[in-house]
This record gives sequence, C-alpha cells and structure tokens, in this order.
Amino acid sequence: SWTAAPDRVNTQPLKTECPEKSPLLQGALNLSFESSLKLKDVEGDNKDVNEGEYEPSDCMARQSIAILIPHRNRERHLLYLLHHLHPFLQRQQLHYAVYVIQQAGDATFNRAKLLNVGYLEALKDYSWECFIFHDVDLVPENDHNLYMCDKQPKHLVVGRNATGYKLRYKGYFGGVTAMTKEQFLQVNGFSNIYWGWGGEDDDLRIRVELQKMKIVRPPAQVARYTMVFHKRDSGNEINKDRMKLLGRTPHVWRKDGLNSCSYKTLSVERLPLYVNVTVDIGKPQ
Ligand code: UD2
Ligand code: MN
Repeated sequence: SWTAAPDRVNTQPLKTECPEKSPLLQGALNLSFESSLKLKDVEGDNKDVNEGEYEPSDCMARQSIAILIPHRNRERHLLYLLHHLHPFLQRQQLHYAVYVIQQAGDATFNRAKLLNVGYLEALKDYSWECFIFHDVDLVPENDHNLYMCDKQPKHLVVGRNATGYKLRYKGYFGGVTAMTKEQFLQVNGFSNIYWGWGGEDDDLRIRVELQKMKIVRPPAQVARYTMVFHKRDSGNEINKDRMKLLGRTPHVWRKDGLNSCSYKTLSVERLPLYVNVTVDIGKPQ
C-alpha cells in the first residue's frame, strides 16, 4: 500500500516543550530605577513583545500566563515594572501577556474589583491557564521566583525591602499572587466590595481556605521584592469597614465575586508592552 510522505514544506519544525528549568535564569538581579528611563527605551529593549504578549521562539512554553496589574495614576511605577518584568518573564521562557487594568474616574480605588475585571477581560483574548495578580510597585529581585501556577494558590511575596524581607504575618496573601484559571473560578474570584486600602487580600485568603486549598510560597531567598517607595494615594484611604467585611466573607463569597462583577469597559488599547483596559467600576454603595 501507499503511504503519503508527510508534507513538511512551509511548515515550521515542531517546537519541543521548554525545559523544566530555563537555562536563561540569572538568580539575584541588579535592579535599577533611573528617573531618566522613558517608555520608548523600554519598548526598544523589548522588540519581541507584541501588544503586551510574548512567547519563546525556540520552545513551547510550559504555561500561558496573564499578568494583571491594577492601576491608577502610578505611571512611573508602571514603567519601572515593565522595564524589569518583560525580560524577567522571557528568561523564564513563558508565554505571557501583560494587562493593566485602569480605574477610570476619581471614585475610591478598588484593587480587587479591577483584578476581577482583568481576569474576565483577559479570558476574552485567550484561554490563559494561570493568572498573576500584581501590584504595580513591586519589582521581583530574583528570577528563580517563577511566575507560574502550582497545584495550590501561590503567594510570591515572602519578603520585601521595607519589611526586612520577612513575611508580614501568617496568612498574608497580598502584593503578588498566582492562581490557575480554575482555582480563581472556584473561589468566585475577589470580592467586589472592598473600596479603599486593605482587607481585599485577606478576603481572598479566606476564600481559598474555605475551599480547603493551601497557600504555597517559594523559598524566602528567591521570593523577594523591592517596593518602589510611595505614600498612600489619595482616593485609596483606609477601608474602615474591612474587619466587618472579613467576618462576612464565609456567608457572602458565593454571591459576591466574579459572578457579580458588573462594570463598563471604556476602552481596550493594545499598546506595544501591555494591553490597557480602562474601566468604569462604579463607586461604593
Ligand atoms: C498592600 C498590598 C497590596 C494590597 C494593599 C491593600 C503588599 C506588598 N501589597 O499594598 O497587594 O493588598 O496593601 O489594598 O503587601 N493602586 C494604584 N493607584 C492608586 C492606588 C493603588 O495603581 O491610587 C494599585 C497599585 O497597583 C498598588 C496597589 O493598588 O501597588 C496597592 O496599593 P498600595 O501600593 O498603595 O498599597 P500597599 O503598598 O500598602
Ligand atoms: Mn505599594
């Protein structure tokens, strides 16, 4: 019998999976925060990033990751983060895209709701398997801190400069966290009702614990960050209700979260280094 020869004309050679440990990792990094840095410089340094997205050319990435950054009026911090994060993620040989979720208007800030919006909007582009919820002002200091998801929700900030590189308290789940698409769906995402500073990260931890999931962390010597110095933003005052809200989480998580996140997308701009989603998330009731 006749067997057709495989037609390899005009097809790319099949990529094999990237190695378990990327050969490009450097370990502890020298971070720089130059006030002269410009967006154009960072764009020029990252020509392989296309509309915020990148994938390795010579191997098939092990995970596809959406980085979600809640943002309003922190342009300098965003620039420093993009400058460090793109090369960092490329050394980890990941397929990834960066989304900046921009809160429109000047009502009280709501980090958690912006991150819910980021999850929902990013999934319209691609079926990302892993989501990294990332403060704009935290720059990772060591590229062995892998931006990938695990079998359990992962907290990536064990330590940072301002707190002596120690875990702030047991159960602390703020700053940068990684959850798979399914893990985040299982906890119904973040709560939408934390307006202003604080509590929303503890609320997510409670949701995770209610599902009998267990937070994992990388070793302290790699899970290190520099937080760019800042004061409390206006429009993000301490949320005085946060303790009361945290007490209610076990009763309300099923109906307050991804499944009740209402918002109006004002624009989606596909810029060279990130997708900029500007959203009206309303204001406190
Ligand atoms: C801590 C947590 C943070 C969050 C917050 C309480 C760490 C390292 N981080 O951050 O994850 O739980 O407490 O809500 O523990 N933002 C803007 N514009 C604003 C206000 C906030 O872009 O006007 C964004 C930005 O991404 C920022 C994040 O929200 O990094 C958290 O706000 P923060 O940096 O003022 O709060 P911080 O450092 O106490
Ligand atoms: Mn901060």
